[in-house]
Amino acid sequence: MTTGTSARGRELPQSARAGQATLAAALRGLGARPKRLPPSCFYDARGSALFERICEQPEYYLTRTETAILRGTAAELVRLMGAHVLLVELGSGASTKTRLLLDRLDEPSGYVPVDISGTALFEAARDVRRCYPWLDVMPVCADFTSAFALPSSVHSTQRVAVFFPGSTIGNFDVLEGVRLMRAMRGVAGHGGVLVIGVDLVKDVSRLEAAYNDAAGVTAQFNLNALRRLNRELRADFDLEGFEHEAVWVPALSRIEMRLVSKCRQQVAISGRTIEFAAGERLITEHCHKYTVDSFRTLARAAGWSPRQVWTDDAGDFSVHFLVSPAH
Ligand code: AVJ
Repeated sequence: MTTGTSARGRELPQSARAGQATLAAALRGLGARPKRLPPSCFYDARGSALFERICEQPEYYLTRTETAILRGTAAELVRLMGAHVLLVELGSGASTKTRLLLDRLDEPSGYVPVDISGTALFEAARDVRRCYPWLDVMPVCADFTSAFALPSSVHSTQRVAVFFPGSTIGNFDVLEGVRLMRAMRGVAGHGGVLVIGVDLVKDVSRLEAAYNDAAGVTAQFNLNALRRLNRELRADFDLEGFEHEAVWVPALSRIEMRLVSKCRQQVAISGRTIEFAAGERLITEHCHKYTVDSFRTLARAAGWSPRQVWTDDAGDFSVHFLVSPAH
């Protein structure tokens, strides 16, 4: 575990750095074949707000289902976590689900929300501070896929519970997922725990509907990545020239979100020219779906011991409680 600072004065430089890394990855991805953007590209202030709206769409069962599972198991979860834990949340966004834990945790030693969107992160931290004035809230604006520093006020002896809800793990392919889950053991430390939400394989029509909501919010969210590049990398993407697509790919057990170029076109970005063929895909996100067993296999490969798992009655979503061995 490295140490750094999350003092208020560091908030702006932190979020500027997280944004720079995303934009650099976007430029690299546009030069790759197939072209792709890092999912972190979605989460500027507007994208984070659009994501909160996705969570309310009737087709997007993930948030509702996970929240119901957490509500039903919160008492048992906090008992398993024990007293005085430091709660570290990765991709914390609006910190909504976290409150189910904060309402019941036994004298937590602090809460460290980690998010790439400075606006969403610092607003959420302010709201959490207001509702839980006794809680030490230490936001860190960072891309959790690269090494990030825990606040310097965190002691290496503190017991850590990592909270990684939302099936964000699905954004990573299996090998990246194992690598990230190993890195989380580094954050959790010996004897640390991980509470992670994982979306489950189900009927294709429901999976595809969740990423193609009738109100078109997911399409707006997807296209927002281009809008952001236009603003932040002085690109000239024509948002009318690309179409949202989200397709289930059974062989890889994932939804692929793409922006499909409607015609042959050129886009200028940071002094370069990128060519798109008609029908060419720009991959913006992969959302892998697991079974309880296939996820446990991944967790074990990263050195975690699966202890408990909860699902909703329909088996749509799972919440796992994993332990990192003490030695
Ligand atoms: C935040 C990665 C869990 O994969 O369902 C929602 C993001 N993308 N709709 C997901 C998302 C399109 C979401 N995760």
